[in-house]
Parts: sequence; structure tokens; C-alpha cells
Amino acid sequence: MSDVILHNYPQSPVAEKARIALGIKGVSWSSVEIPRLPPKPMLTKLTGGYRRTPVMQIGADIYCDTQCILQELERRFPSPTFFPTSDAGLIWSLSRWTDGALFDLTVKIVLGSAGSDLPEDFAEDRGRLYLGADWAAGLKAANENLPHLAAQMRGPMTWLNTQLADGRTFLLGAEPAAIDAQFYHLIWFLRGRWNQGPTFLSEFPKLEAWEANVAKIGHGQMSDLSPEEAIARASVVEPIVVHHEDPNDPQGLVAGMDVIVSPDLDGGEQPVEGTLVAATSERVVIARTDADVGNINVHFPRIGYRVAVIG
Ligand SMILES: N[C@@H](CCC(=O)N[C@@H](CS)C(=O)NCC(=O)O)C(=O)O
Repeated sequence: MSDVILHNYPQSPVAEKARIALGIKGVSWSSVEIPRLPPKPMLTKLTGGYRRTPVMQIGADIYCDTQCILQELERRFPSPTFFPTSDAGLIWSLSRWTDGALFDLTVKIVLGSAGSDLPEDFAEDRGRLYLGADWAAGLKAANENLPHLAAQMRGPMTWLNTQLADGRTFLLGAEPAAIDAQFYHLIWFLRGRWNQGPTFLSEFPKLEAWEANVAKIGHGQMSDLSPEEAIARASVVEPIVVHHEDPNDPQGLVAGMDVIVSPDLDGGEQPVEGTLVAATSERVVIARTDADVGNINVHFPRIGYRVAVIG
């Protein structure tokens, strides 16, 4: 059993990306089931306010966002690698589209197709998170524009099918890569939560064969853990020591500054406050202390997150 804990819930597509990533690495891990809707007091105790799904915990280090989670898994468990070809930079770049515009399109199709079937509290929460303050109008527009949205999705599915045309097992060849998980979770979501998903995807046989190959990777060895136990595990250890200095940091960030980190989106999310431990081009780490958890370091991707210096 490794010390990896994933705070997640079964229906979350982004958590499915992380679960497949854990499967690629073949690590054993513990799963803490978190609520689908806020409040999530046991989770935010660890993150300092970040509420999205999933969050990875290893000891007293908390990794927010799958960008950061995949990067840390690669660092701690380098073999088998998420980057079996020499294209890591290109894959990270492509993942900004899978996690960005393509994810947003997927969410619009799923929420739009559900229309008034969505429970009111869920529609409001996810609507606000993904469509912004004017979410009710956004949901209505998605519902009315489903054929257009499906047309936008069909092109990318055609590209994936083309990439797989030679019958390869995974997108880059015989070995699974981060990019398989980064695309797969969207297909998993479309198939499972859009009533037209299975019919829509049946146009792409190579993609469907690949989807089955990725599903077969599985999730690694998973066992359940209570949130109380996860907090207890964090409370008995200290975060890993990180030293960093970057004279080229565009914001002039240096360790020891009091900062606020928040997703660079209009989702109305709670910012996380702490003392800067490290900031690189790809990551920002802040230190927090909680009465129950003790000292924790919270890690965020730098890309897509805003760091504001307080005072
Ligand atoms: N960029 C984030 C996106 C995470 C995300 O939006 N996850 C969804 C679940 S699939 C979420 O947080 N929904 C709201 C919630 O779970 O409270 C990541 O890659 O981890």
C-alpha cells in the first residue's frame, strides 16, 4: 500500500482521469469519497478552500487539480512513465486543450442534454462553476444548441479515430500515456452521461476499441479510507521539504510571501491563502496550518491559477 490518497467520488470524470492515471502507474491507493456538492468541510480542511474534484493527498502534501496530480505521480512513480515517447512538452500543451475548451464543451453537452432533469441544486452549482454568473442562460443555450455542440465534438472524435487508424493500442503506440487518460475521461463522461453518447461514439470504431483498451488498464489497487483517517494521516507527518528560488519569476514571487491562490476562472470559487513555499513555471506550493491537520503544503498548477501577493 502506497501513501497515495485520492479524494474523489465515483461519478466525477476528472477523478476518472486520475484513477486511470493511477492505473497506468499500477500504484495502490486509498479512496476517500467526498460529497458531490459543497460544503465539503473535511476536504477543505486539507486544501484551505479548494473544492474541486479530485484532490490527491500524500502525507501532509495536498495536490489540487489533475495537472498537478499527474505531474507529481510522474515524479514519485517514474516507471512506467506517462511519457513513453519524447513528446512530454507537446502532451502537456495538448492537455491544456483537453482540460480546457474540450472539457467545457463536454460539460455543456452533458448539462445541456440533461436540461430540466438536473436536480436544482446540482444545476446551480455546476452551472455557476462552468458557465459563470449567467449560468441559467448558458444552460438554456446549451440545451437549445445540442446539434451544434455535437458537431463541435465530432471533429475532435474524428481526429482521435484517425490517430488510432493503424490499430495501435494507445494514442502514442503500445504503451499508455498521460494523453490517453487526458482524452479518455471525456469519452467516459460523454458515453455515461449523455443519452446520445453511445450512438454518437459508435461512428468511431477505432476510438471505441481504444476506449476499451484504456478501460482495461483499470484503476490500480484501491481501498476505501474515511476522511477522518485521511486527516489523521496528514496530522502525524510534516510536508516534504521544497526549496526553490527563481530569479526569472515574472511576478517576483519569493518564498515566505503571504499569497492567495485561486483558479483563474469565473467559477465563484474560494481562494486559498497561505505562505509561499515555492513557485516555478509549472507549480505553486503554499504552506498552511490547521488546528486538526497541523502543517500542510498545498500544491497547485501555476498554469490556470492566479497567485496574488497579500499586502
Ligand atoms: N482543472 C481541474 C478540474 C476539476 C473539476 O472541474 N472537477 C469537477 C468534477 S468532474 C468538479 O470539481 N466539480 C465540482 C465538484 O466536484 O465539487 C482538474 O483538472 O482537476
